[in-house]
Amino acid sequence: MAVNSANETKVLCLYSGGTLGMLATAQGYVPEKGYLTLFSNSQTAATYRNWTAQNSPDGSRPTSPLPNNAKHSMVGRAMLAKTRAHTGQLESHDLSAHTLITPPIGPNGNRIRYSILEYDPLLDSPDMTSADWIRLAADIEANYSAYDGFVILHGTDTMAYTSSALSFLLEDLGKTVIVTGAQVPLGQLRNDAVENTLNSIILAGTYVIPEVCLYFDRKLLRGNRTRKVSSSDFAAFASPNMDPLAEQIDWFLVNRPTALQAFRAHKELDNNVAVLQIFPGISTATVKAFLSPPLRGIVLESFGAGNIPQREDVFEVIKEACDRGVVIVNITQCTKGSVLAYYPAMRKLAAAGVVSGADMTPEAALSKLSYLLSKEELNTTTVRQLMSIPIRGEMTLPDDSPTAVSGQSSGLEGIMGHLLHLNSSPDTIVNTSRRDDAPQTSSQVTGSLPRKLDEHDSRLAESLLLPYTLCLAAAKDNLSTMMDLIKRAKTLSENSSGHNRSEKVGRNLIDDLDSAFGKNALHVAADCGSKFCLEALLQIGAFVHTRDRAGHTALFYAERKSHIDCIRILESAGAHHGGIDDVDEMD
Ligand code: ASN
Repeated sequence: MAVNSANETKVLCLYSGGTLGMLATAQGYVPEKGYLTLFSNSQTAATYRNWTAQNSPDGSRPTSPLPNNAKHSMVGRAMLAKTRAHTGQLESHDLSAHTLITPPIGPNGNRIRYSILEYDPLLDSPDMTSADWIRLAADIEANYSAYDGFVILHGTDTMAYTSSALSFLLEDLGKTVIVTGAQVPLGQLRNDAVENTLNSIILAGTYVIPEVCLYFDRKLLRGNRTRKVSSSDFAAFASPNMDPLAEQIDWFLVNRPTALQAFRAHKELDNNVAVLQIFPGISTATVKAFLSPPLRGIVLESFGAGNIPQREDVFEVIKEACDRGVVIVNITQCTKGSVLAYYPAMRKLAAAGVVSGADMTPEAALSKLSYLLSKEELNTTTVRQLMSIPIRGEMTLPDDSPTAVSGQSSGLEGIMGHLLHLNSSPDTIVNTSRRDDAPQTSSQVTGSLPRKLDEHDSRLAESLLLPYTLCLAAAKDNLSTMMDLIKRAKTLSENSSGHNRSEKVGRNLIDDLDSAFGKNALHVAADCGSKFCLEALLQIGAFVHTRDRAGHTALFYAERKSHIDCIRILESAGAHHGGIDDVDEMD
């Protein structure tokens, strides 16, 4: 397997087709083998030349050459999987001879080494089927341990379906997967292919965002929340019921895996599903035909907040299908909004056995249904239950309100507050300073009264200290203090407006790499053998694959010190070897 250097991450691009790499011919745009990969070489080289010109005084090349090897990869899927003897994990075919590398990029100045795996045949995306989604999932699984992130280059027409399906097929995903494409091929002068592709590679190689995302027109969206909303604009995708995950990354919205489960790809889908769009005057015969065997799952696209015509004949066929075990999920035809139990018809649907799909997109509802129905271990009741709750952040329940976190002082906050005079009332300060026998404070010596920090200052002080104290608590395996600190950070960020320091700390506390020599709390816990804190951090969504500034994951530190319990916990959450960890192990 190819190895990373400390400031290098690896991204695999799975190129399935789409306009992105198509060629303009007399018959219109057609997929062209090898065209995209040829182009990406020259584009990366151009980026590199610009970077070189800006960063080297004499414009000369830095020592490390780019592209590493300008050949593009045409490796077939069958060649990818081979067993890795010492871990039993799958390992990819070695694509290192076919990689390209970016200049140093992003907040950490990482370089991203990426390989493009071109599918054969390349598909116009309307030709894709559920078998192609499973193929993508299987390829990600086969290459999972060898790469830090994945980019899927795909046609836009069915991109929302693929993103939705993959979000379900990739179970307990711990790494970034980004689906992207273009409205205009990269061979055209004014295109969106170059920007979408390079930005997706940069995002996937820079951040751990353990979700299937869709990147388009400078926005990173949760894949299973997207819809194609324009056939020609560069802004082709929207996420009507959820904010983007990133223009600036919103770590509150990013999914955090909390089960101690390793990643795996589910490789089956039930194709006996369909979407039934209700329209005024729809005939009972049409509804009945739709609900007939072999169909097992129906996404019912209703009007407005979930309404359908109040007709007994229609309710009867729907009830009869539910009684037979057909799973019917009600979603709205509206682009925005949710199914809500406002009207009598919706209560009747619920009584018949129809479940509410809240604000799910048709693409997400259909692929979720297809995924759940393919799981033999789930009975109809469970499938219905799971269809009505979020399992991958694909829906928001109407009464979903953020859990209130108590703003009460923790023990440690109390200590910090005492140290910083955060909790003293003005009276106390004045009285203390007047007492003749009171020891003098430094401010009395310098002649000024100790001042009660205002709310802004106290928040700032706390947010500066929180990441350090969190790492300290993790090092000592002091679980209750650690959890108190995390609670406190949440409160701080909820009470602050705008992108200020307190809010950032609240959002990023457990990911913070700036406090403990480039390590976050998970690395520290692993290094110190703090098994209780380690497990708790994973259960509240710490990312198991995050590398510290030296390029190591938490598993590396647990193994280096032979903390067996920590190794077990990390491995159960999907941690694996790879990259710089392997290099240092050999030292
Ligand atoms: N027909 C193309 C596809 O979906 C559209 C595109 O990629 N812009 O493959």
